[in-house]
Amino acid sequence: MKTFFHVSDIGDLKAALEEAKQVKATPYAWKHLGVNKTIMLVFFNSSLRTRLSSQKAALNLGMDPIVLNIGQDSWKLETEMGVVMDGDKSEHLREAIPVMASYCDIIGVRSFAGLKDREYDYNETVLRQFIEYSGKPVISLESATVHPCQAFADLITIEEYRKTRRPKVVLTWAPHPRALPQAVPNSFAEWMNAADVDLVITHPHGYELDPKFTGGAVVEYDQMKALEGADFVYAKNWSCPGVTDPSQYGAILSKDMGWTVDARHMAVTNNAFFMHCLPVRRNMIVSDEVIDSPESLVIPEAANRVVSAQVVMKRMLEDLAK
Ligand code: AN0
Ligand code: CP
Repeated sequence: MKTFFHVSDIGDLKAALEEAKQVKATPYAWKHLGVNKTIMLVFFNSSLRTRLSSQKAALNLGMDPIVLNIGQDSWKLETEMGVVMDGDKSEHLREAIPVMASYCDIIGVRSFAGLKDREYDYNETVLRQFIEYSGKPVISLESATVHPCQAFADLITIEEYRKTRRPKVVLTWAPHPRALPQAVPNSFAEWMNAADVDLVITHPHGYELDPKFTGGAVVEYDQMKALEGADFVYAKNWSCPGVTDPSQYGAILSKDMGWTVDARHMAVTNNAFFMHCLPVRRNMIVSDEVIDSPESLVIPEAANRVVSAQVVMKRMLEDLAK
C-alpha cells in the first residue's frame, strides 16, 4: 500500500475487517515488522485521537514514531508554489518534505481544508505534494477532503456492534459554532457505500456532499424521517461543500439547534447506537443524555482508531519488506 486516502486503497473490505479483528485480538503479533523502521507523523492542525492512536499503532508494530507539529515545533511552512516568500513562512514544503522523508520510512499527514478555495482543497494540494516529493508511503491523518483512518475505525465499530446483517446507518448533519471541513462525512459516506450497510444522509438544504464520495446514497432532508428505524446514528457537522455554488464553499448555512441529536431523535430509531468521531461539542451536536447513554459508542469508536491505523501501517510495512 503506497497511499491511504480512499476506501479503494484498502482493497477487499471483508478481508480488511478480518485483519482488523486479528490485529485487535493480538496487537503485538507483528512487532518484528517495524524493527528499525520510523514513521513521521506531521501535524498542521490540532489532534488528540489521531496523534495518540497513530503513535500507539506504530509502537504496537515495533516502529519508532516521530511527531512534528508544524509551526509550533518547526518553521512555518509555505504550501503554495510560485509565491514570493516575504511573509511569516520561513520554509517551503518543497524542501521540507524530502528532508522529513529522508528521516523516515512512512509519513502520516494531518492537513485540514482551508475552506477558502474549493479547488485548492478538493485537489488535495498539500497531500499531493507529500506523495510527490517524499517518495514514501503516505497516510492521510485527515487531509483536506478525507479522513480514512476515522472511517475505517467507524466501519470496524459498526461491524462489532451490528445486530442485523445489513444495518441502516444514518449520517446526520448537526450544528456547530465554527465552520468545519467535510473530510469526516466524505470518508464516512465513501466507506459506508463500499460496506454492507444501507446509508441514508440527512442535512439542511445546501449541505449536499460531493457525489464523488456519496455516490448514489439516499439524501432525506427531513431529519426525523431519515432517522426512522436507524440502527446507527452518525452525527457530524460540516460546512457548505459548495458543490452547486462554489462561492458558498466553507460557509455556515445553518445553526438550527433543532438538528442537535437528542432523545426525541433517538426515539424514532431502532434503538440505534450513537456515533461521533470526536472531538464533540456537547449540547450542540448531541445532547448529554444521548452521548452519556448506553447506546453511545464514542469511546469504543475512538479506541478502534488504534486498530485501523495499525492495519494500514502493517500493510505498508509488509510492502516495504517485499
Ligand atoms: C475536525 C473536523 O471536523 O474535521 C476534526 C475531526 C476529527 N473537527 C474540529 O475541528 C472540531
Ligand atoms: N477523530 C479525530 O480524528 O480526532 P482528533 O482530531 O483528536 O485526532
